[in-house]
Amino acid sequence: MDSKLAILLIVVAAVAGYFVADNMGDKAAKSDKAQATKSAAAPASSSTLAAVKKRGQLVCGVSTGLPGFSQPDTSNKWSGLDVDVCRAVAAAVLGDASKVKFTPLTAKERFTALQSGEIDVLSRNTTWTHTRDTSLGLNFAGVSYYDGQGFMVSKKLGVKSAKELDGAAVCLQAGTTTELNLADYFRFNNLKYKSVVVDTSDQSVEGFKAGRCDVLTSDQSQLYALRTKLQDPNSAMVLPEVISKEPLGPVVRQGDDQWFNIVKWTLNAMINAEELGISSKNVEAMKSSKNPGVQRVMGTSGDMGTKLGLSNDWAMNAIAQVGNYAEVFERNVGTSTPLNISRGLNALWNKGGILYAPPIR
Ligand SMILES: N[C@@H](CCC(=O)N[C@@H](CS)C(=O)NCC(=O)O)C(=O)O
Repeated sequence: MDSKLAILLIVVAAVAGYFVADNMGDKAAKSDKAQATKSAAAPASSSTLAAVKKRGQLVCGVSTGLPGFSQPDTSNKWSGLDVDVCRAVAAAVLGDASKVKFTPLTAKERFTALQSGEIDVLSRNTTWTHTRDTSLGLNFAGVSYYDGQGFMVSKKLGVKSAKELDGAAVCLQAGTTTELNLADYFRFNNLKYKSVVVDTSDQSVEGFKAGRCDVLTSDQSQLYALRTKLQDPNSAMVLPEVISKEPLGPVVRQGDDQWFNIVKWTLNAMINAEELGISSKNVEAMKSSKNPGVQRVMGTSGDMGTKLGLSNDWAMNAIAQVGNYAEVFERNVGTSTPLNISRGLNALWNKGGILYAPPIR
């Protein structure tokens, strides 16, 4: 190669290298900027655990009022299965189940409240679906109640099956899977309907009571809850059809895996506690259990809590202060409550249901 050509090649390579490097630097800078903007705007990338600890309180998004799931009493004390999931998280994280602020949210408001960082966890009879899990920047931490959509009618209507509902006026809530399933079901079965869309469950019940709709549709558990709000709950019946799968569970923001793990494993601990026979009633005695599985949940051996960024008595605190899954279910929605729901699908996997929590080990 002659020396002039060699010099030319070196110059060309250097100039090209400069541009490539500059371009890369530019890209990196841009992506840093994007990251910085993202972290400033999205609370998801900051530590929810640190924020909750600093605040000394968990902020939990719940419904506006649904007996058995999340309902305030006259002194604004909240109770219900969804409420207890949040209390258990507060006990696991802060050692105190009472350190929760409940934020009532309609179905339409709930995801924005979580995305914006207004709440730390959403525990509001929310169905885990593909679209919600993949396109809202949120993560479902498990299933706290296996549900399915049903229909409630006044007995006076004389209808025994959903297939007889052609032309009915149907009360339902905006921003729910209920709305979507109803459209699918009626279209698929060649039935017509008129939807009466409202924002809260109280408005649904009012619409049903006033005869603005012939049918009220929602997750079956909620029908049992809303039926208790009728003057004569026996005047209404739930039809046999269950038209969808509604796995309900707590939701967190994407981008904070530690917090995701904390909520996921607190729920798993409650379910495992039932399976292992640990309850709020026997937690003291269980501290000296020789069963290795019990010891790991109780924190008397192993370091399961530390792995979550918590103390090793995290699960024990949740169980002692709130209870295992069975206690929470029975207290809020079970057969001794006005909702009178039997365990069904929500029984443990080894007791005829599908409740199956991954092991704590
Ligand atoms: N599980 C369904 C339905 C959830 C839902 O919002 N159901 C109504 C029907 S009763 C409800 O709970 N309302 C409570 C409220 O108005 O705050 C979903 O996630 O979309």
